[in-house]
Amino acid sequence: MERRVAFFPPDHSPPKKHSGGKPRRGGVNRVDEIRREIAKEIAPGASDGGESALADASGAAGVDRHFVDEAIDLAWLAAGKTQPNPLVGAVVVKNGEVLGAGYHPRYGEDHAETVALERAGDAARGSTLYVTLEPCAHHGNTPPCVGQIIASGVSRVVVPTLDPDTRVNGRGIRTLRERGIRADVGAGAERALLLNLPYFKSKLGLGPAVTLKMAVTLDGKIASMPGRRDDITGEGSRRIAQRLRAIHEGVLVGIETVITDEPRLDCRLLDGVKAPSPVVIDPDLRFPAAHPWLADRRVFVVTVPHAPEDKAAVLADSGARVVRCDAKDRRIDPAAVVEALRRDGVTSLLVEGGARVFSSFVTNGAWDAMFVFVSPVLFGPEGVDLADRALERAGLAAVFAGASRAGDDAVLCYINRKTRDALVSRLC
Ligand code: AOF
Ligand code: ZN
Repeated sequence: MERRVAFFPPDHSPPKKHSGGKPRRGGVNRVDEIRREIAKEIAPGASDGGESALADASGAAGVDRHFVDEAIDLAWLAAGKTQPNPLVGAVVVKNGEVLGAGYHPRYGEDHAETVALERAGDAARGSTLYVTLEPCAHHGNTPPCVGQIIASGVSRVVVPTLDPDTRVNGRGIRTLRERGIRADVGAGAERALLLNLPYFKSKLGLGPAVTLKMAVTLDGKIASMPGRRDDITGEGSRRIAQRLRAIHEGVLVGIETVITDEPRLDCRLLDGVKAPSPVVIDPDLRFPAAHPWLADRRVFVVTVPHAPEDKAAVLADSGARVVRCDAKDRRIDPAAVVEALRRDGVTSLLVEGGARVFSSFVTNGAWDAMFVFVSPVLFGPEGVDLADRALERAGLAAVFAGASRAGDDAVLCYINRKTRDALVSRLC
């Protein structure tokens, strides 16, 4: 049987009923229907659920991991719509059957557990509830989820991590256990940490979240020749990349990429999601003062301490925020960039390349998460390498956090070991 690949993030849009307003309540209570719905939303090309959900998961830990993955897939569907709240998905399972599933669709609306439990209805009694985050124990925009879980008769709850929100932070799990509900923490933690990295880091006061994203060929090239723009990955990968943009406040590229690729760096494949602020690394201030981004987005142009005053003034007059950062041999220190952005209120950053920018963040260890989109294409020796020539044997200290497919592309997900350890010690 084909292995059910856990998509990360899912490369499909939610069906219309999820794309705004309240999620549909109840109604979808029949097991087959729910399974078909989930398969349609998140797993094109993979098996359509059924027995495969259990057949490929070896042992209880494998089963937990499988359903946590499903909940994470669902949570990603709301990328860009829940800030400052986290992305949360939930799945109700009994005897290997999914009885209800859902996600927190938008800030201020129902929490994931509410949607999933309402869909499961009375069948939730005696089931296991998989949620991507510790259920809340406080009255906020909605009543506490733990109350609803207790009332539903769920007998076990599985979460990858605790919620660092001080109103919750362990209280959700404690309350469930006090009421005789088994609550297990830790399954699928790495992947769940990547789902809400900006949320976790900011709630824990650990500084801005930095995610590296790159698209490469099978031979590790990012372009077929210098100065050339190539579409490397497919539409599914682009949708995932836009979900990554949606959860970050800033999106960083080098000036070379701006000039040769003319990227839009927006979220146009997603409905009703704000594009992040472009951040351009530009030692010579070549960024065009008439660039269309300046019309409606906050744009940061990051340059060296001695970049020409007159050019900086022209850019500032056009609305760009010119930021000067420490540099060695005209290579700007990535940690200084992140710190400068933090001072300007940008607390999460997606780094999209090119080679020079990627190499500098990697060699300085200035990253938390990494998403590598690999396309089955070869560019050969004329191609431009992912790493620029200045990079010498960098150990990445990367921990595998998941892999998925998007059409014919593979998406590899890693978390920085330091980040993983700092978060796991506080949240698992
Ligand atoms: C959950 N399930 O789906 C979400 C949770 O503003 P509120 O009332 O929506 O509460 C926001 C807080 O609730 C947020 O900071 C986090 O602690 C938790 N989010 N919890 O059990 C959910 N979105
Ligand atoms: Zn809640």
